[in-house]
Amino acid sequence: MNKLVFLVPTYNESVSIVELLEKLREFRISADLGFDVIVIDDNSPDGTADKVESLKLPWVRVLRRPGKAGLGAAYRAGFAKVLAVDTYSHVITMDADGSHRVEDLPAMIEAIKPGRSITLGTRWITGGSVVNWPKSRQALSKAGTKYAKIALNLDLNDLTGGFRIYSVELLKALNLKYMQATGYCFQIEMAMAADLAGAVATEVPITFVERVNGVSKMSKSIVVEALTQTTRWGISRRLRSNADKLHYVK
Ligand SMILES: Nc1nc2c(ncn2[C@@H]2O[C@H](COP(=O)(O)OP(=O)(O)OP(=O)(O)O)[C@@H](O)[C@H]2O)c(=O)[nH]1
Ligand SMILES: [Mg+2]
Repeated sequence: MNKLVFLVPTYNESVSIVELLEKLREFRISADLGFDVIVIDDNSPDGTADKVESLKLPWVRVLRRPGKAGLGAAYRAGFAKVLAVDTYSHVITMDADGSHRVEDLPAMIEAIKPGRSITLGTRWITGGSVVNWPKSRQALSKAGTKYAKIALNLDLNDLTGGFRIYSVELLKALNLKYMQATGYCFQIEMAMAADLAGAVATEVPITFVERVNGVSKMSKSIVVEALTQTTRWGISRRLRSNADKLHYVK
């Protein structure tokens, strides 16, 4: 296994990110993994970026962006940073808010497959679960995945979650600059692009824990974007499947 890098997008996560980095520090030692972390911060008014830098962890960097531009844009900027160097073999994406548990990382890392691969932390399979998440959010997440699964013909069970591992080989094969999603449907778009690139997808059950600190950035416009985009992608996948592949895969 070569070197891993974590991408953690943040917007006003000054409390949660410190807790996450502390857990990652312990994991880094116990698992003896010399990974790096890039926190992608959109100029959070609560000073998240300064807070992270004040910890002075040599394996953690902050990618400072000028303002809130959505999860998709943050990840794209993070991927570009990773691909600009020849250091890493895999990228782990993780929310900063404590919803994605460091405890689930060993199984996720263990499950990585060679070549073009995507490993998906999955709530909605046997062994997966959610803790303290309102029923309404659970229903939205399940319905979102179900819709995307049918619309895009993807045999995966958690298409909106952000706890994933991408091989750099896969990322290099994708036209990341052509990705369209701003909000959380970026996760759906990436799963679809990985499929078009012929990546091996592995689902690993995870426990998703509702955040304790900070506030959710989920909004109605994010849901509307996901619904609209998924419908568009579904239609174009059926009508112009080859053009779609040429769009997403180099
Ligand atoms: N850089 C950046 N990070 C973001 C943006 N929107 C959300 N994030 C981060 O992305 C991660 C997921 O966002 P959350 O607000 O927790 O959303 P969620 O986990 O889908 O939904 P909840 O269950 O409501 O928390 C968190 O680490 C956020 O801080 C953004 O516009 N820019
Ligand atoms: Mg969250």
